Amino acid sequence: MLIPRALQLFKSNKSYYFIGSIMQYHDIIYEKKGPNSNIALITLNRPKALNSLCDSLIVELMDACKSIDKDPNIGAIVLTGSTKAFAAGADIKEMNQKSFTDCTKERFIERWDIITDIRKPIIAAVNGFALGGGCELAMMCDIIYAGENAKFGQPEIKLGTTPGAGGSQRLVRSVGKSVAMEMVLSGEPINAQQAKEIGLVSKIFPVDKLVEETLKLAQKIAGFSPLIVAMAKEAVNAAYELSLKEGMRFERKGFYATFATSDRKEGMQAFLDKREPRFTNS
Ligand code: DAK
Repeated sequence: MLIPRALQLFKSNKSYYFIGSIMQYHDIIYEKKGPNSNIALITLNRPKALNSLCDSLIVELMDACKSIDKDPNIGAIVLTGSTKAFAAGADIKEMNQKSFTDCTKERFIERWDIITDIRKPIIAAVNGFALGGGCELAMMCDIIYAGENAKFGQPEIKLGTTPGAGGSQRLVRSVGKSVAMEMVLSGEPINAQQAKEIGLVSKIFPVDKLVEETLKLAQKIAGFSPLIVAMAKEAVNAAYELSLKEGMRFERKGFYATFATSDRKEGMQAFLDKREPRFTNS
């Protein structure tokens, strides 16, 4: 079922294989986790390059995300890296070769945004460096959990460039102008504790417990109605795009719409019957 486009792209010089429920791409690992195999765990897998985000990794990541979004059995996604690096940014060796014309013609790494179209909840588990595109990738996720050693930063200024995938936009909306501006103009990273204080991450865990704790959250979310979870995610994300008045209208219409679902009836009836709900995604 999971036949990645990257498999076709890189078939000639790279190998891919399934082991049980693990789909081995080349630059990422995609595993199904949880008692019902209903959690997708994606691990960025270029540890020697600190998971820097080369084009082939992004192709594989987007391919995995798109197939997971279509998989009715998956209720939530966890995206992580190694204990040293979530991702140290876009691959500088790859970028260094490019001209303005190349970037424009190839629409360089534009496909990153696919991750923001995924309807299932996606949680970043960030240990170590989340720099440049790595910080931006984490911010494209719905929730960020961090390990105690996490470092978030937008160091592009040190390379003579600017953020290109949300570091000047999502970061401002997430943490406000002053902190975002300081991070973008100084290029200096913040640590996990600072990231928590400013609301960039919601929880911090010991490095070796981070993925386990993030999977627990994913499992909890996956236990609710996928239909309603997707509607709730859409409503929260609408706050980024709409005025308060439009957003309130959007939220209210979504709330009314839940009354057209079986899962809303089941959820409320189960509460009144003092039993666990049995959601049917309908
Ligand atoms: N790219 C390529 N290789 C990288 C890398 C990166 N971003 N970061 C680290 N590496 C490689 C190093 O070159 C080294 O490789 P070897 O020399 O061993 O072959 C290996 O990873 C280990 O790195 P270090 O030896 O440097 O390890 P340290 O522990 O000493 O330092 C560090 C860790 C994270 C502080 C350091 O590696 C570092 O400063 N890395 C660069 C971080 C950075 O500047 N990141 C921002 C890149 S710019 C866009 C989307 C996204 C973007 C732009 C546009 N569009 C959608 C349009 C994103 C841009 C960026 O992210």
